[in-house]
Amino acid sequence: MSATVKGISKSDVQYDGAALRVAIVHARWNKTVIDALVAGAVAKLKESGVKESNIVVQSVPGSFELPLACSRYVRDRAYNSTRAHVQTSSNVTDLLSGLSFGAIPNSETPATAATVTMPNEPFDAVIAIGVLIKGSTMHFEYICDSVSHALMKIQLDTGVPVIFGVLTALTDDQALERAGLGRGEDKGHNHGEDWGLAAVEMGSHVRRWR
Ligand code: DLZ
Repeated sequence: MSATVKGISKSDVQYDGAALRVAIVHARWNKTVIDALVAGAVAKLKESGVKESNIVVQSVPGSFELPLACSRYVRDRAYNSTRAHVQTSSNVTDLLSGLSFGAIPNSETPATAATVTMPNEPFDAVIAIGVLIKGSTMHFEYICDSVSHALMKIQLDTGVPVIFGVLTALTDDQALERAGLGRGEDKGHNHGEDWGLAAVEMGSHVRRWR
């Protein structure tokens, strides 16, 4: 079997997230995959030293709503939001059971967390998480295109890193495998973990560049 050449390599630098504040904005479409990705991102944020109280998780209906919500997080520092309650276990299921999924109540994800007013401090990075799975119409193409461009624009306009955590999958299996939930023997890799690490790395760079 040949060695794989794809994927991110480990950074030579160990970034310390202790001083960073990170928002995760996620869509609720394709929730099984979303939950695993959010849990993967949170696990790596915590492993990198980001304090639980400095991680905010906000849900929006679908991926199309991600750019507007992300732009609020990077532009309006006093935006009211919901704080994540994150457990210390690295087990994905445990992590999910401890998380709150935003201030918008919905039938799938009960709003268990209290809504709190965030301190008037900026976020060092925002992770936008969505799962788009191609259907039989052009919906997929339009949303993928507009969301990716809008998220890039937000980070370039504001200077706040917006981590692109949007899976654009052609099949259910592709999405599951990229969340570590593959149905075959190989479960795949949870890309949410990479996004957590990317947020800490880019948040640290931007602090240094100021
Ligand atoms: C409408 C729609 C469709 C068909 N598919 C997805 C999807 O695979 N992933 C996703 O995150 N959202 C999807 N949406 C919802 C749109 O993103 C958006 O929420 C609605 O069009 C309302 O603006």
